[in-house]
Amino acid sequence: MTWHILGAGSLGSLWATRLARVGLPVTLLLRDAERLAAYHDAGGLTLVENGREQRLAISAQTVDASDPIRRLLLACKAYDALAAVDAIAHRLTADAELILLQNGLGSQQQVTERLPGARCILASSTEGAYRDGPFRVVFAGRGTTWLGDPYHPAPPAWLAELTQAGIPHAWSDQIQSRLWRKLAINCAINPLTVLHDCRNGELDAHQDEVAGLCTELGGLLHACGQDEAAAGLFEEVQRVIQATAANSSSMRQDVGAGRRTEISYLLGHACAEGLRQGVPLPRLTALLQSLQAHLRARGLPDT
Ligand code: NAD
Ligand code: KPL
Repeated sequence: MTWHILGAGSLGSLWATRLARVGLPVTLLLRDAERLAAYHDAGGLTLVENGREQRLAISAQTVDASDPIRRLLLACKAYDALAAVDAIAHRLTADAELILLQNGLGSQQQVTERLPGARCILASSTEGAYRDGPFRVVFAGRGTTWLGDPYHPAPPAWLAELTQAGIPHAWSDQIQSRLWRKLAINCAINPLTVLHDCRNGELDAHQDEVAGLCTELGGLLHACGQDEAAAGLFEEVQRVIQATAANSSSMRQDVGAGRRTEISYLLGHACAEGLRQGVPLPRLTALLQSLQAHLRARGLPDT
């Protein structure tokens, strides 16, 4: 069965090239005819791994092509997910399966509500990739992709294809908990690195702020029934800060490059959930407001 991959960006290309190079059928779904022409001009997708380059002439089409889609990897940013799914909804078969690679929370719910008949598998990835040119992806960080389906605990048979392609993965029966945990870690680290304009390790100088945020995030997680995701959160955040001390957080990289952030699906989602649950979150709310003002001042969207 063909892997349709929507979003030939960093993670989408990383998946597409690894699946295609072991001979599995892959089709890229590109936004429009102009991007499709640019892709053909590039001669395919190039994967840069351990300094070696491999170009793969993976088949591609525009999202509005007409052949049916039974398996879709949705590899766009969280803020693009709903519109992207809208663009291909008419092509999905009745038994279609989607893998949602988006970071944070909120976009998955938008997609599952838009496609009530489809199986939506949620993913949380610790792999790292970036683009160093059009239709080129650099494999920058080894990791794992956790996959799970909160409604149907049985793993899909195609996980074997991920193994065949060398894509590290694990099936999780607690995928919501993993997504919440990652969201909480991102909320405690990423906005502060933007506002203090610092690398992750420099947050050592702002331990009290980090601790205060973790206390509120822990309370929110408990209120959302995510006790496991709340356990030892501050210690885990400190561990991540040490382990990634030299790194710039993904949000700081986005702001530095003038790219839209996924704020609404990270800190924005946490604050919105606090309101829904009746949990006061004064520190997180103040942080969200400061971050939004910071983004506006740089001409970037604040959602
Ligand atoms: P990206 O911006 O590199 O790629 C997204 C691609 O989707 C872009 O090429 C964009 O043009 C395309 N796209 C958006 N809407 C589309 C549409 N309607 N039709 C066709 N194409 C469309 O993003 P990314 O870095 O690959 O991130 C994807 C998700 O994975 C994000 O939620 C991100 O937070 C998460 N993530 C990324 C990494 C990483 O290292 N890059 C790691 C972990 C998680
Ligand atoms: O996931 C991260 C990111 O940069 O998005 C880190 C910094 C590891 C934790 O927030």
